[in-house]
Amino acid sequence: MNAIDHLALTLDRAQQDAAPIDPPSATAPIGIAEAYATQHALLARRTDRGERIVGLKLGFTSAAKARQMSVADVILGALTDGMQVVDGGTIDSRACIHPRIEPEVAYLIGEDGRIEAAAPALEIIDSRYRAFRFDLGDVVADDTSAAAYAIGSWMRPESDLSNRAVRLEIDGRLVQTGSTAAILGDPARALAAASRLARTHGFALRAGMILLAGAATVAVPLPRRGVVEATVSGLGRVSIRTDEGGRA
Ligand code: OOG
Ligand code: MG
Repeated sequence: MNAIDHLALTLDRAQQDAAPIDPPSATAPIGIAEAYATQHALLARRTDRGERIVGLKLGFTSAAKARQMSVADVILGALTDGMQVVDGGTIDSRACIHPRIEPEVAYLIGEDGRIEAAAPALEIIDSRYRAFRFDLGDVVADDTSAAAYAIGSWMRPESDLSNRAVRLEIDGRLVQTGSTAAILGDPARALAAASRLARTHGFALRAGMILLAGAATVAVPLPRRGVVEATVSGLGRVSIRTDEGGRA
């Protein structure tokens, strides 16, 4: 087995066993091309098990997130149907290593390749690397820490979403506030950024796919049990419940 397939296998097992691993950067850092090749190999393992790629996600589109994780470049990951949690649904926190949650804006890609609808979203990230520490190559290989996500109700944005208030609440307590302006200055820029990265790194962004534009605030630890809600002014709200039992 070559080094790329071996890392993909190790990351896949780390996710399935909810057991963290050391990042490649600890011993032999990988370049960006190798990192995306690993991510594709990792995704192939998931699709071989019957999962479908239903969307793409951007990472580090906000300066606050990039600072939080000490990285500079915007990165692309993939979302599968297996990662989707319905709005208001429950996720089993025991299936995660050290999950964090962040409020996002989601877009639905239309037949013409343009944005058809927007929705508030929550993303759960769960780095497969020990202590949530990684460099850019590590995190790209690890499907940009993607673990789960929930999307609120889609709506056709009537006006631009460039400066909408974003709130993140845990059990009714406000834990983060921000603005959609934190996402590339305007989350609508996410489509062009994702298209560019998709072309460069071998992803397809097709009609009907979801695009997560990136977090509007830093990520916060996901409570093992509780309710997390994100609100984006003008788009509405979306929530996830966590429990130490099964998904519902
Ligand atoms: C990588 C994923 C970043 C975002 O929205 O910026 C991301 C990570 O922070 O572990 O999803
Ligand atoms: Mg994110």
